[in-house]
Amino acid sequence: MQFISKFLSSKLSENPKNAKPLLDYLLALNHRGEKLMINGFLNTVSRLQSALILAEVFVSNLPKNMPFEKFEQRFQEWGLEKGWGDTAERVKETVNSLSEVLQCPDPVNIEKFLGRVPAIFNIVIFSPHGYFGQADVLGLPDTGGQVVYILDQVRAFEEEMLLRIKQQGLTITPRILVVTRLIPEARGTKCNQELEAILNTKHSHILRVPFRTETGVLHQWVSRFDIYPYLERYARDAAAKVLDILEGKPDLIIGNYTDGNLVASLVASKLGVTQGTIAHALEKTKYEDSDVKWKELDPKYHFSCQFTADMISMNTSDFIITSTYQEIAGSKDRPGQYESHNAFTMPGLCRFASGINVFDPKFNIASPGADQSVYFPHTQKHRRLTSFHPAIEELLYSKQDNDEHIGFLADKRKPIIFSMARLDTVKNITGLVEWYGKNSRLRELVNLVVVAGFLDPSKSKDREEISEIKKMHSLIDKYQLKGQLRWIAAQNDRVRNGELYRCIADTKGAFVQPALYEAFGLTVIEAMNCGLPTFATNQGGPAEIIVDGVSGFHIDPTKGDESSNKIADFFAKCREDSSYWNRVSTAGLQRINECYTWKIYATKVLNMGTFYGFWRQLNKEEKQAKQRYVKLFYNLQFRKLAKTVPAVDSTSEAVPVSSKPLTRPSSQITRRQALPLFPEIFA
Ligand code: UDP
Ligand code: LCN
Repeated sequence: MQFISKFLSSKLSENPKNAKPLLDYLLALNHRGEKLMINGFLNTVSRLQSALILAEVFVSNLPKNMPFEKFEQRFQEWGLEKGWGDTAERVKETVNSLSEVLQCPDPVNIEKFLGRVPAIFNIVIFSPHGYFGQADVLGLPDTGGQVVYILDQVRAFEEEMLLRIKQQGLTITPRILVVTRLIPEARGTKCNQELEAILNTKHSHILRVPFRTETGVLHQWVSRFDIYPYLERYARDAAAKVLDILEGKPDLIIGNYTDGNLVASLVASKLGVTQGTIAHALEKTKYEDSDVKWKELDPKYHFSCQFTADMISMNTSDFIITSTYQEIAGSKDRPGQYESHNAFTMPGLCRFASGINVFDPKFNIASPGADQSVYFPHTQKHRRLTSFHPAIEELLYSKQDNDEHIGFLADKRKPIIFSMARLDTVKNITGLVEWYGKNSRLRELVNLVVVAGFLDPSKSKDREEISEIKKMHSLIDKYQLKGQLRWIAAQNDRVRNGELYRCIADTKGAFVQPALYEAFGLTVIEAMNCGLPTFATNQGGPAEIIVDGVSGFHIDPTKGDESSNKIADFFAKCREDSSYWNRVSTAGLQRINECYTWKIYATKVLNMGTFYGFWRQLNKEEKQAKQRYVKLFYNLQFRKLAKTVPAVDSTSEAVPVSSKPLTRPSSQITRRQALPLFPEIFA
């Protein structure tokens, strides 16, 4: 965004006529046909400038807190509409920043002005895979941080949108729809419900749209790796639903992960809406040589589809939101996730010579936060959720194995090292268990508690999870870990999990995130928010979240002995110097409050929506040319690849569409007659 502000500022300085696209952008602003900021009377830059001068002088003489409605009529006489501010003071600031932009442009005023343009009222967020829900879903396959991120993001967006709408003197109701997949076989979750209001929001909903095949609605969960054949039809069905519910187009479409981003590309391109992309975790860097070995890996992961889809959405998207800098451009030792898409080859399939330019101004960092009403420091005694303590005590210390936990902690006085993640290979929970098993010094100093997956392989349908479950059992036997290790099945009550982190902090323990690669790592910031000293992988986002040796520690997942010794050294030092633990805990919290909060995130991303909404108008021709190429690529390459992914066995599971009506939509949502489906998307 800084690049764009500087670029615009230099263009406007070169020639005032270059302000015409900005004028056109402002002229087109409206909400459901009602003009905002300026109307057609101000159809030249000089007319606009004159109106701004008159308006600025006029509002300067008004009491600062006079409401806009009191002088709205006067503004309209000059061609100025609602949207400048709610009070005379705010109106003056906005008028002044546009005046400055037109008279003596500078990047600061451009940023300030664009940040105030009322352009985003309806947002659609696509996240099809996994079990997207608000309860009982975390830890299920393909269901982790992305769900947490999106739900927190929606709350932060809504709060910020309501604030901005009010401050701009408008009375518009913002709407946010998270569009995911409806899974009839919902395993006790609400994933079979079409519409669900999002908790702690007023105007945001989850909309679930099923996958359909020739034979009907697909019933069962589909792995995120096998999802490609369903996406085009899904995009069409979802777009029709969205238009129906919002009674028009959204102002911004944000995609998540490969599948959500591809669907977002299809829908945004069809509707002509600004598109934002969030990767969460590009798979390419998670598996060594995943591009060169695509043929070998395709039967399991379908990377040929995935990398092709990623290339499409990265290139169609107007802006890309990343959680860290290293996600874009990597570090000294490791290429960034996006950087690894710049040039690569899938032998026998295709070679990308300029896949994505990581210096493209579409890249921006907006790091997520953790919900601070759930993840707060263990020292805030008055906020502690003591009602959970008996259940947590049972979870951690009861002696008997049951369906929820295996292993026990014989010595309750020891600090606990704790980890929690989906039981994917990349999360390396089994790696941590092995490091612990092998390191007798660490075993003497601390107990180990891990929360991950199912305990019984027959309960899982996920290939990787099944093999990790079996490995966990064999490690527990091999290293005789019972008495020092507790393995707890996935825990999906995040409020209780917040208290669990704090209870671990009460033992003066630590959080360990040992992933072979972690794109960002929400558990890392959750633990740090609770004041838990954190050891996290140096492969990926955590390396940037934590300043090694200050706000936590980096560990190298490929060097188990070194990592387990680093953890042991910390606890040995804590035994000698009791203030050391507190120092690391406090520094972790400080780091969070400076860099990782949802408020900072929402401000940045909503600004991106406006900035890039304007930027795409400015670069219309370049964008259209690229779009044409990408469409070609989609039609000739992606569609062909998607056909190679075997459909899940739908013969017994698919239900003919007409025979199984979906659950009724919530009455809070106003609806109108369904629009006709698009005949074709991207074709
Ligand atoms: N989580 C949970 N219970 C579990 C496993 C994970 O509540 O059994 C939550 C965890 O607290 C975090 C998210 O799921 O909010 C995982 O996010 P992260 O970014 O660490 O990893 P991801 O699963 O997205 O790869
Ligand atoms: C997916 C991941 O794998 C994590 O690294 C991220 O923290 C999460 O999404 C949220 O972006």
